[in-house]
Amino acid sequence: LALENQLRQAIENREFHLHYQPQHDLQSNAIVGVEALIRWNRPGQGMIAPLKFIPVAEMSGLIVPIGEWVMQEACRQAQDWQMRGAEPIGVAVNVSARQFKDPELITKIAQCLESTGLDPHLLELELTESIVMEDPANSAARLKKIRDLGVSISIDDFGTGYSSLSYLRQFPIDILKIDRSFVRDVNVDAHNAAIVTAILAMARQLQIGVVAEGIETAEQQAFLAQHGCGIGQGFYFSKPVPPADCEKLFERRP
Ligand code: G
Ligand code: G
Ligand code: MN
Ligand code: NA
Repeated sequence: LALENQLRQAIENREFHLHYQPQHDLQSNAIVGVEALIRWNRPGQGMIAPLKFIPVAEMSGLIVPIGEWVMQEACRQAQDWQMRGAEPIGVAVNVSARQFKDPELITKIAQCLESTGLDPHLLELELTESIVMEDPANSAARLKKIRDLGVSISIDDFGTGYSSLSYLRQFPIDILKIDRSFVRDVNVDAHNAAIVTAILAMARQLQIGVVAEGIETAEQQAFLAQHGCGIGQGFYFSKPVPPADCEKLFERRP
């Protein structure tokens, strides 16, 4: 409860900010997008990890206003980068279970795009398999409305859920984000290599894009590029960084 009250204050006091982790085209190495990741710097206490406060925000429902702020700020930032001359950069935002169930979600996304002026095609919402599979009938309708706005949908931590793959046909999914547990040993573990190449082959057939998460080494990068993975993200390229540092990474683009 203490943390919950601190979270309420943090919203009012604007203690949250966003870091951005670049996503690279694995063929050209160009940055084509970023993932927005929330950070909470609590005065006097330093950084509090998302893994600690996101679950509390989720249980208390505070994730709804926090998530709204995240989406608004990420869209504002992406539009600002573009206005100041960067190549168009997509921005991916994590959406929690509670947010996805919010009946106002579609309206809020539309308002966010309207108020920031961001091209809807530059916004991507990351959902996990468990979130979309909780209520498949409602998810299908909701995802279609999001897609109708021009916004992309990605499946985060792909391959770690318990769901069947049939949802890939039922739902309008644009991107699978291969979980970093499969990427970690992709060069040394034949099983992980088989899983990753199978995901890539399936996605290609279904015409779904793929982002490999958690790339930490040149060997992983090379394996994924050779096997036709479109986009990669991970410490090998950059950890999540504040917006000013992210801009410097854009300038180094080829
Ligand atoms: O960088 P990292 O420690 O930030 O993130 C830890 C976890 O917190 C990840 O699972 C990530 O998806 C989650 N997370 C980070 N930012 C957000 C956010 O804005 N909203 C939600 N719902 N989850 C987030
Ligand atoms: O669950 P989600 O994929 O949204 O969470 C992103 C999380 O992964 C963040 O905590 C981010 O800091 C972390 N992350 C990003 N790149 C790497 C990486 O290369 N290795 C590891 N171990 N974690 C990473
Ligand atoms: Mn994510
Ligand atoms: Na993930």
